[in-house]
Amino acid sequence: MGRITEQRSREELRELQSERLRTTVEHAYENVPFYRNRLDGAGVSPGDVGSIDDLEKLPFTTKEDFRAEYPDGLFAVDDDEILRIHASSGTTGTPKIVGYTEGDLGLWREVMARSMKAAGVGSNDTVQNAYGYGLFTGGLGFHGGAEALGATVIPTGSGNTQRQIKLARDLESDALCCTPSYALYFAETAEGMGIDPRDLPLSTVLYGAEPCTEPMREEIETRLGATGIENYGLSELIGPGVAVECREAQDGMHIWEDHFYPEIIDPRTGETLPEGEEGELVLTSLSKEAVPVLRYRTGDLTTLASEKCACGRTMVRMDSVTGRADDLLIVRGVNLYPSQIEAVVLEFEEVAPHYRIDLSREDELDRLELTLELTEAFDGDREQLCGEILERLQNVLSFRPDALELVEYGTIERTEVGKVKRVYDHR
Ligand code: DLL
Repeated sequence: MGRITEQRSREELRELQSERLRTTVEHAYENVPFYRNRLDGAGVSPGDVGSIDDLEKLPFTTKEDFRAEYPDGLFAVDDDEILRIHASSGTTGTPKIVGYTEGDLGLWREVMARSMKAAGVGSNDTVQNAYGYGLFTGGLGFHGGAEALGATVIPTGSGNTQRQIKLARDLESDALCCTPSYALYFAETAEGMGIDPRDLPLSTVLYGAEPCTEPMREEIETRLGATGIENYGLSELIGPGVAVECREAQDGMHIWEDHFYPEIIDPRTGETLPEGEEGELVLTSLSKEAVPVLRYRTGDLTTLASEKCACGRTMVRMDSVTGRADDLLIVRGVNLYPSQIEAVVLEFEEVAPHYRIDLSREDELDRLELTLELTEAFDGDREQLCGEILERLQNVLSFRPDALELVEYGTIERTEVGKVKRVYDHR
């Protein structure tokens, strides 16, 4: 069944999407006053939405809408149908609350099991789940998927890393689920315990929830001697399980578009962009009951590609997220994303994958300070390396930080629990 679902022809898929969109729009309009007002305001009635081609008629939904409707203004079912609550991990302001019906939990397990299978995890595998359990969707999302797949789950949750390493060794975990920054922290901690992480039985790391550039993935794969598979998702849509890379190609994340319909828009104008252009990802849920979402602006920047993948799956692929529209650093008129800086500096093998960016303002001028960590083995000329990195940043990004500091390995604070923070804006 899995293969058939994932290899549907594009036409067949579109028909299914259209049918599900009609149901979703009706459901949202009938049961959520917020959507009814929005659609009425835009002069659109559910009857005007016949197929996916009509999606553009619908207004966007934003993070601000979720916050304004806090806690459950976007819920479309009665309280007694809600089996579970989760919330976004947003660091600022009001959390975005989401609910799940029994059907939603089933859907979530299905897309997560599908994701883990695409990552190469099988029913005989042992999955160590180091995503945080709780309101964050990472822990319970991967947990449900691994169980639905028939794998063995070790629900370690985040933190307590030395114990995690012992468990991975003694219980012979095949897969580790965690953020990319935690995967590196895991490797580092093992090394500190005198255990070579490559000797652990792990063969897959299912990373996600944070941006991760290609050099960072390579670092995870080499340090842990495992294949890194990227996962993408967000609480507002369901949690993890929206998109995943396939192990066969590792070339973009397949969006499970029979349940989540993607569009790419220009974040400034809201206009739909042609396929292949980078813009903001907008997602519409096609099968959700408790919190249907219409044209949700994720804030995440990416590109879509719909040509058939080497793995045989027909579902569209999204690139790794370059950044969030609100992560954009505007420094003295230059626009850049932290991930662009990361991709350039991690090309230097003398640099460890830990860095921080500090923004401040001096005499009305923006100032960007970049702190990079050296690898443990580094014993070269720091000044020369500094010069080389600055020159490379200038050449690739036309940007030179105001200060570049190279610090000893282990100096930059590690994140053991939750999402990593690398940018500190003091302005
Ligand atoms: O982070 C869900 C998740 C858990 C995804 C575990 C993958 C693995 P939220 O806490 O609601 O949900 O945060 C969602 O995290 O809008 C992105 O900005 C970011 N994000 C998630 N996956 C990736 C990724 C979970 N692979 C927000 N690359 C999203 C970059 C990601 N950013």
